Amino acid sequence: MLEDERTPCIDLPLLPLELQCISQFMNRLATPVLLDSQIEEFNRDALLHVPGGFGTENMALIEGWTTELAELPEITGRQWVFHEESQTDQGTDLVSRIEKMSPFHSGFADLAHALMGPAGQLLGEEAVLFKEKINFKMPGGDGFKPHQDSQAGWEDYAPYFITIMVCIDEANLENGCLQVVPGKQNRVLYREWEPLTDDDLAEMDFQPTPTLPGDLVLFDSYTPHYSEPNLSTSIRRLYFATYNKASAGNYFDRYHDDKYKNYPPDIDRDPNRKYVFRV
Ligand SMILES: O=C(O)CCC(=O)C(=O)O
Ligand SMILES: [Fe+2]
Repeated sequence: MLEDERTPCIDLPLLPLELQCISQFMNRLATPVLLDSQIEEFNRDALLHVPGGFGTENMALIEGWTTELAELPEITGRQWVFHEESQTDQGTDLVSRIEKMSPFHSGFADLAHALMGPAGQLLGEEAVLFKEKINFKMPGGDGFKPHQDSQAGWEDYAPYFITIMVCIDEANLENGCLQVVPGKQNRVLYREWEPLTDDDLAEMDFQPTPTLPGDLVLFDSYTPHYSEPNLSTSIRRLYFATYNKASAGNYFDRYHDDKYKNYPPDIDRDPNRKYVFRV
């Protein structure tokens, strides 16, 4: 997202006008810069782990914004909140995911803006934000079946995307860290809207990618990945921002308008309709 396209965050109406202006254009986060060797590694593996990509001061801000975001009321037309039922405690409702937050929260607008830098380094030109989310995976939260992100219909918008994950809480095998297949051998898009099958998976070697707060994991829209449910007692919040080349167009609004029709946030759901998470 370009600086001048940012819209005020949800808390801005509470600030005096002059502070709103400062806050809207203040970058509170350092932009991570990738080394040439890291760009080469990504070009080889379609995967790059950057330990400590954000330092402790930046992570204190990001963690604070995440807590603040989860405490905001669920209101139609604001950030999108999705819930799930606990896998371990039947009937217990958990927040599973919050999406589309940068238009309503200046901290997340800063974060999406800061990560445009490394995304652009890997895309070879200016990056534009396609989508963003935090997967909360609370204790009892479900995992994600193996998939490529482009299987979720992303190629209706642009041909290629890079996602940058920011680790908010330590993620490990117990709480369901990301598991990823590095390498360029899977450069085809498998079937859209269907998870990968056992036959597809037979040729894939998933590697657990445990991360610490501040670590970044960069991968592309073909990189197969999955994660296990969180059967531990520790929360596992991971932030993901996805970018495409600016020359391919800005699809943030169109993507969300389209998704809203089939998979709106829980607060906007028709109780008589069944909504299925497909990939
Ligand atoms: O949070 C995770 O473990 C993976 C999530 C994921 O792959 C996705 O949301 O597309
Ligand atoms: Fe994914």
